[in-house]
Amino acid sequence: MERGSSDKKPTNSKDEQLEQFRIDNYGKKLTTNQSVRISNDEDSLKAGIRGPTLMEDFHFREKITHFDHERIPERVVHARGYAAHGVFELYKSMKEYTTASFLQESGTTTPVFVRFSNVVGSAGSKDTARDVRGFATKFYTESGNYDLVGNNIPVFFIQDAIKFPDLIHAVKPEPHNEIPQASSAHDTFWDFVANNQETAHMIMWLMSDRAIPRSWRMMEGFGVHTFRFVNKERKSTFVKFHWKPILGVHSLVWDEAQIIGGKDPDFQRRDLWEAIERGAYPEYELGVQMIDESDEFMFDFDILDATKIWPEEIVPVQIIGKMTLNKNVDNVFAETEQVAFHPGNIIPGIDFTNDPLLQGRLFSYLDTQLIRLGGPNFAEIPINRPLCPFHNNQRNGFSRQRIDIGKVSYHKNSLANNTPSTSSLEEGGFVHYEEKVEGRVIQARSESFNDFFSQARLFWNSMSPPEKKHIIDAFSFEVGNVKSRSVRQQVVDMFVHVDKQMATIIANNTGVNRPNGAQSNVTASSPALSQENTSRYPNTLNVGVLIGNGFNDAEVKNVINLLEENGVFIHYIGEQIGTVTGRIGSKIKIDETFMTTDPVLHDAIYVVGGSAIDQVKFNKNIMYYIGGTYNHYKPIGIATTGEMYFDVPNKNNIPGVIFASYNPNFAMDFLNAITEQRFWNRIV
Ligand code: HDD
Repeated sequence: MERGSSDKKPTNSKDEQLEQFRIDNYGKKLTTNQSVRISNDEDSLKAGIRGPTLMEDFHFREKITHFDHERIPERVVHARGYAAHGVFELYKSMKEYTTASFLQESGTTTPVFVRFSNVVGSAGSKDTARDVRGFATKFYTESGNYDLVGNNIPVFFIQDAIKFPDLIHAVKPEPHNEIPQASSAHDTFWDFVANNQETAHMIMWLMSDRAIPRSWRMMEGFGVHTFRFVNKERKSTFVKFHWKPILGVHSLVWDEAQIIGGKDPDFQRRDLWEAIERGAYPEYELGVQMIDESDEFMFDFDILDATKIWPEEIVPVQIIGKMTLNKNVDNVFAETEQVAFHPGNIIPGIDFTNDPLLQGRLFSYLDTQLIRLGGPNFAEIPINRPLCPFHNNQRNGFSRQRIDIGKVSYHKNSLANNTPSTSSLEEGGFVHYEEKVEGRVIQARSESFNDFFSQARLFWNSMSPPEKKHIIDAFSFEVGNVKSRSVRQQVVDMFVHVDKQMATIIANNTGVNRPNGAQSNVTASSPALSQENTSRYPNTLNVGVLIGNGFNDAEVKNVINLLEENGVFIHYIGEQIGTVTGRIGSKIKIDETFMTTDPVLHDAIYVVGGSAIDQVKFNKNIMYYIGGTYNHYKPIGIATTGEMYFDVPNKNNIPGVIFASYNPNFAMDFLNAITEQRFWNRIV
């Protein structure tokens, strides 16, 4: 029996608000939108059984007309996305720095809605493209909606919003042939990069493993810009926001990401959906970096420049709360597609800075919602409604839902006692921060924005050897796909300023001259930038168990019990959907066959083996799974019954391949290998 969620208890105040809009069609009579019951939904009304359809068939016309208008424009960027509901809980009061209502008392909880996205691809593209991931959070606070519209990379391509259309035109499929989809590996993007060298730092991140996250649950989020906290005394502190995933930061391997794109284009949305459905709720801690206003000019970067980080070793991240995503949406269109984020949605206690990228964004988001959501009333769409009621003199427009009563819709007035009335600062009114500004009206960029390569090199210096190799491979792939030799040469000549050896290898791999320029002389590194130093847990990693009949019941049970106790997700993979039977009769339900899944879709495999109807094919499949898992550096556990599939000398010296025979600690050793996740020192 399939039912909507309206019979479930609301999880928080936003959920309660949404509840009044949820419709459960289960068990109801089919009607038109005018609520007229329908007697036939199979045949249109015709003049004669084989005759033409009649205009007067109002049900047909209404049904088809509605269908014809089902689509709305996809987002011009971040079109492919997926969202979930959750809650943010404050650990630590930030009263000293801000009056933001949700940051006052520790323990305060605030409902949130988070949409993850890919920037470049269309709504129907694949999840695992090499791309920046959007990480947009709407906090439904007591003093209005606050949107933190960030990415999983802490810097951006450009410094001024006026260049955003150029960047996006360059990275989207080329206009003459609409190729390639969801990929930056083409001429126009790299031409833009080489001719707009402020992109250098961001490109290093984009070529790194950060751009192919294993899961949205395992990536960081960043507000990117410098914002302000403003406290009760109207003192402002510069702040940058960070989301830190509890599970650590983990990535796919590029070859794996490409295969997943075909095997399961929905890989990351499925991962999020399933984790939430299984109760393994994704969690992220909120961190803030703060700089006192008086220290604005203390750094060798401009804090208003969105192509720069504040290295965590210089400005530490303070953890102040935790967000838990605990509910999937009921309807992707109504919630995920219609949600309207806007960096301009701020609340008292938070304010903007003069970052020219942020300033331009403040225009773009409201503007884009007008075309995407068909007019100015999108704040009335349930997912966008604030929790507190809103009152003002705005009226009319397409699809107005509310019915504002009374004849007064202007300010100031006497007929309604001058209401709705404004609020003073003390009453919670938003008062813009009174920053002192002076200068000439000028179209130019501050010289303090001119250092494009120091932090790009800082990033490079901070990478472990495998991470550096991945970056070189990514450049070689991306630039190797550029047809123009001149553009390839320009890119190599640009990235020599990051690292000469790196640029030389890329030059060799992409058939251009070795670069002559000099690399930046930065020697510092920032350990916080390397994924090598992240946390590792086995929770929610998924292990494919390759199994046939005749397995060793006790051995398998012991291993699976330990893995499950540690939060590992188990998928049994066999010859056919059904059950397999162990030597002493235990039954195991097969979830997937070798045909329906693939080694790229699992974090590790446990090779149990056994007998099958078509033994030759079964064995061949197991060898394919071992090969795929091995080549992507992932852990492999070999049961005593699986030894024949991995018959090599020096068994104990193969990184991440654990054998059960003569090993009483096999289950624990395998669990540790799963936790480790990748074995980069493997020879593949
Ligand atoms: Fe943007 C969407 C993040 C710069 C213009 N942006 C969008 C989304 C995210 C970001 C996460 C998707 C929100 C959702 O899930 O609905 N954008 C960023 C970040 C940026 C950034 C972190 C730099 C720090 N964006 C940026 C600039 C401009 C835009 C400079 C324009 C001048 N972004 C848009 C947009 C979008 C958008 C066109 C498309 C759909 C939407 O807004 O609602 O207005």
